[in-house]
Amino acid sequence: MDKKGINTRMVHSGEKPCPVTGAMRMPIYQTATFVFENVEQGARRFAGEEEGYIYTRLGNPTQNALEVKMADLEGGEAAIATASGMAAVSSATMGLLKQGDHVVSSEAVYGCTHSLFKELFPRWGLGVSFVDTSDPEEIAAAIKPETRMLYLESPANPTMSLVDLEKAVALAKENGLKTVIDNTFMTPYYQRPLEKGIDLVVHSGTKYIGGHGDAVAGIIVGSKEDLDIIRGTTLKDFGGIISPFNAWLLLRGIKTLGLRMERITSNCQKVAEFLQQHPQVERVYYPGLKNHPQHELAQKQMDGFGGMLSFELKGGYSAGKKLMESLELCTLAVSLGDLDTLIQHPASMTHSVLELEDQEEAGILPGLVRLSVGIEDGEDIIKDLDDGLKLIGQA
Ligand code: LCS
Repeated sequence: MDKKGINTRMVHSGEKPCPVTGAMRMPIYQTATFVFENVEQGARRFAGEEEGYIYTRLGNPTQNALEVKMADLEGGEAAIATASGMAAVSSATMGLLKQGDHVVSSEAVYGCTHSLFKELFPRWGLGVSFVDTSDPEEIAAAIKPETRMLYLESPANPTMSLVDLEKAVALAKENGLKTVIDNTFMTPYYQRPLEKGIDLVVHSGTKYIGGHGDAVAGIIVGSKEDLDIIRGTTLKDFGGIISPFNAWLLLRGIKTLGLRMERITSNCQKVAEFLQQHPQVERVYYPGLKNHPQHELAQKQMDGFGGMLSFELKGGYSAGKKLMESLELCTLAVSLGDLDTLIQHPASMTHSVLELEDQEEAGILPGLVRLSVGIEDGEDIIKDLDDGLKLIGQA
């Protein structure tokens, strides 16, 4: 059969009517374990000689449906659905690395990814260098003989800087590095890094994939060979698997992913343009703006600019604090990719685990405010921000 368009596959892939009841929707197989017909069958399943479920930490039909859907959307051979985005990041990286290995990572990455690499990796003899991965020369300069992995976030949380994926892949191939990218901000709707030669994609499924702010989850997509290693090591033994119920929530969320991304992106473009011309605003970071230093790269490697932006106010941190506390529609909360517009302060919230010098190095300045634009009416989001900005400077 021809490969269908991404909107069709978001609705249909991975799901078939139940052969027993005809139920159109994937059931939530809310079970911890699966019954064997006899001892030999149990032994065959454990030995991998017979297909079939054993125990939900090792696989479950609702998880499996989500994994098939995500593998299809990202264009990978296989996927693993995990309990959180951090379970995806830690299982994927640690499952493929061993003591003595070194990782080159984007310096602007989600705060807990940064602390996993900086604080925990050394405990297991893993080294890391954080560099500005928007500059391929910095990547090249950081590669050592023991480097095994290049870890990227593009666009990065919260600075919205991009990595040139083609150049990064070429460098990684020359040096025999495994490439991993966090595709949370773009989703497969707007960016499919595996098509560009990246080895593994990770996601916080908590964000756009789930899309409704009601489930914490993660996804890893890549080759069957890499994913079998991860499934047989870190996933099995650290145990960060998704629950059947959360897998089902993500399956439902993905059906509307394209609709949500289109609306969120159109809102975000308007909000970015509004903020950019506002006299109180110093600078807006959004790849959809023509003055974003990587606007052309964004057009080349992404199918849309997404719903995340950050900005600095002329009044710095105190102005940002006043704005965040005065908004009525935009909600003061971390997380992102929800239906609702969320606003937060990276330096004291999502990226507070970074030391001050690491924050500065990554461009996470005290005055930076991050906005995750939702599906509300764009004019209402802008009016809320406009009202809040008017209050700055007033006693
Ligand atoms: N990757 C990215 C790019 C993220 O933004 C996050 C969470 C994670 C991975 C981890 O995913 P989780 O374990 O939370 O599902 N980012 C958050 C944020 O910016 N605000 O709150 C959480």
